[in-house]
Amino acid sequence: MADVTIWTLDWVPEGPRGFVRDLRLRWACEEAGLPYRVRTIAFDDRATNHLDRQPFGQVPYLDDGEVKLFESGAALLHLARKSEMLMPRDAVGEAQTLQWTIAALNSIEMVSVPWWFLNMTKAENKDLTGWLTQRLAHLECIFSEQQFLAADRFTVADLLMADVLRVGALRKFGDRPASEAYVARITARPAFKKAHADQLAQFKAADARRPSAQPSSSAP
Ligand SMILES: N[C@@H](CCC(=O)N[C@@H](CS)C(=O)NCC(=O)O)C(=O)O
Repeated sequence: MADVTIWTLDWVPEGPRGFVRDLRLRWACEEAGLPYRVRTIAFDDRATNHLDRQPFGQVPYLDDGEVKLFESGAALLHLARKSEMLMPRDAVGEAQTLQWTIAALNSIEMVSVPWWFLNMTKAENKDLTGWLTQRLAHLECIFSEQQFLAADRFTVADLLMADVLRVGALRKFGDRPASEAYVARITARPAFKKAHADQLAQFKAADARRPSAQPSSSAP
């Protein structure tokens, strides 16, 4: 009996067939020779029928005993822990694998998916506001119920999420008191304050070494 269960939708239109991200997890299990089974939830009610398992109403998500994960990247890294086929066991090989996994998601997919969305909806003149507003609404539900994202304690997940939300101009997308309180709480940590102050001091000191002050702005 397979321990790993991959959850996906019971049906999708023609367009996304072959691209639904459960494929990433099926593929990893196949590569690693890990037994798995696939179970489904209803496409028609997907926005609400599994929010307890995937807080953004999406797929895939995975069960492996007591481990329950959403985000295909997190699920892949979990599967990679089970098989050297997917991730080398030496420190350098493992670090490089982590690095390129995050790069695929956060440097390439971060740009390619919004590009795809804007391209697909060009005729409807859509922008990303609705999408971001919806994501922030899902997060607001989570922060209304919990102080931290994982394990009932501060983790690197809070560090990253708070920093992403801090840069993302939360306020421009409506009133989100729980999310704002979360960001304020996480960034009130002395370690954040020190890191922030040190960065400001470093760049301030560098001002003096530059031939002339050249204010510029660029994406983080
Ligand atoms: N970052 C998520 C993205 C998940 C995602 O975009 N899932 C799509 C299928 S590939 C989905 O559930 N779409 C249905 C919807 O958003 O309503 C992951 O990698 O797991």
